[in-house]
Amino acid sequence: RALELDLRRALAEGQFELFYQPLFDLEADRVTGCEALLRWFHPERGMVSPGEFIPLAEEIGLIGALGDWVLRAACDEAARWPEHVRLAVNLSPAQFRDRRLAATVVQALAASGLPAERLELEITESVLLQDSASNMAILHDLKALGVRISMDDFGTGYSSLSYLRSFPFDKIKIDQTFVRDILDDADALAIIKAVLDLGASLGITTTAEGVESEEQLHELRRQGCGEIQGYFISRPKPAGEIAALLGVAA
Ligand code: G
Ligand code: G
Ligand code: MN
Ligand code: NA
Repeated sequence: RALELDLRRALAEGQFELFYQPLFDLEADRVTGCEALLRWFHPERGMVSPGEFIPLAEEIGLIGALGDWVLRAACDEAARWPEHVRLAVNLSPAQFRDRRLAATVVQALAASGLPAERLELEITESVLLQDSASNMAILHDLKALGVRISMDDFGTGYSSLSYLRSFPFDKIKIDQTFVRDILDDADALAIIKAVLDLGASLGITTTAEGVESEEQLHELRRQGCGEIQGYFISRPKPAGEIAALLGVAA
């Protein structure tokens, strides 16, 4: 449990940093958003992956404080970006246990001056799976603020389709496992096509995650995909490098 003790101290010690990964609009042919991705620089272990410490933060009741910090820090940073660039922030199901989530978002927006329309909150279907009535109410509160709600990792869960009916999402993010196989697995391609059709029918944006090659990009463009994200465009990078990429004066 050494990691747990370290995690309890990490926020006060300033060991967290947000990296940002561009979202590239294929029609506009430019970056129109960036997703904040949390990094923990542990003094001895080096970088610890969020896949490791976020579940731990949830377990030990730290996700509330950590999630608040992420929202505030990310909104402050994004307020410096050009107006056409949105900010995407991941929310974990545990953050929905706090009824004040919408109030926290309001505060982060107000303190930073970032307009609500420029904030996208990414959730996975587990948010709708657990305590769905109360979580659904919070989601509607968030949406009423004017922020956009994206369904992350689409296609990996149990009933992603039914959740699309139960809440008016603004964006679907196709999980990277489908994109990875798009060139050599006819089924992966068929599923991506179907999800792009679905997004178009619902009138919402569909983003392909995990695009790593030009060939994948070309296939996605051919299929009419609107937005991509992945190492081919850019790896997640520190705030300063992203600001430079967006042409923000230092
Ligand atoms: O960036 P990376 O691939 O290492 O992220 C691993 C996982 O951690 C992803 O599922 C991502 O959504 C999640 N994650 C990254 N940053 C945050 C964050 O700030 N909050 C939450 N809740 N999850 C995050
Ligand atoms: O769960 P979520 O989609 O929020 O997590 C995004 C994760 O995917 C992050 O950990 C990020 O570092 C990772 N990622 C982003 N682009 C790529 C990519 O092109 N390839 C791979 N393998 N991972 C990626
Ligand atoms: Mn995400
Ligand atoms: Na995802």
